[in-house]
This record gives sequence, C-alpha cells and structure tokens, in this order.
Amino acid sequence: MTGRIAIALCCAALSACSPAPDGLVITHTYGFAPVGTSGMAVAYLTVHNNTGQDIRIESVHSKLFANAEIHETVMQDGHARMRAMENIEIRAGETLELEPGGVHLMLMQPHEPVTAGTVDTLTFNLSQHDAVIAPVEFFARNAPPPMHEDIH
Ligand SMILES: [Cu+2]
Repeated sequence: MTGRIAIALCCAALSACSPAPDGLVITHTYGFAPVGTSGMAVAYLTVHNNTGQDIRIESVHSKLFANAEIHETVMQDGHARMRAMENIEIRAGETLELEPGGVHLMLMQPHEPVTAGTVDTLTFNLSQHDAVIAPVEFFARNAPPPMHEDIH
C-alpha cells in the first residue's frame, strides 16, 4: 500500500510518467513581478540537462524586459547580496534548481507594466545547442526584494 502511494505521488509531481525528453529541459518556472516602481522582477526554474554533454546557458533573453541577467545570491558580511554570473553550467545528466537564496534570473527594465498574472517568454541561449524557450508567469510578492548590489 505504501509503495502504491509513493508511486502515485511521484507521477503527480512529475506531471507525466513518460521518459524525459532529450536536450536541455526547463521546468517549474515562476517569478515575482516588480515591487512598486523598481522595474525588477525575479524568475526561478529547474533546468534538466538530459544530454551526455555539459551545457552552458550563455545568456537569457526576455520578451518583456530589456535586460535579463543570471544572478547568484551570496552571503557577504552577514548580508545576502546578489551578483551577476557570466553563465551557468549544467553538467551532463544533471539538474540545477534556480531558487530563492541561490541562482536566479533578474529581469530589469520592462517594456510595459508587468504585474501578477503576466506571462513572459524567456529564451535561453546555450553553448553548442539550439536555444530553448520557456514561459514564466509572475506572481505578486508581498515582501520587498533582497538588497540588490552587483559585486564584480
Ligand atoms: Cu538578482
């Protein structure tokens, strides 16, 4: 009985029991709309590298924001700060989570107002592979975003 429940939960979580698709696959995208007039949104997602090669995400392009950067949150002097990353590498066969407190996408300078419910289209430019496109929906964030400061 316990085993059957575990399998059922597994299928629900994966949303499909079919074999994983090839290539670089992006799932579980979500983001927070800009707070106030900051014009800065954040997006999180999961990247699966279902290939036999390491793949780098070289850059990200947003349809709704002029500027999309890969950031990581680091602790400095006891404070969480963000800094830009040149790229992110996903090792062959591995999964990388972009999540609060870690690596995330920073979307800046919206072409038009972006609010809760807005859906953006992100294009991920990859090393040695075709670009991957994924939608991301923004939600309302009640708390202000973490302190933002680039450390280069
Ligand atoms: Cu950031």
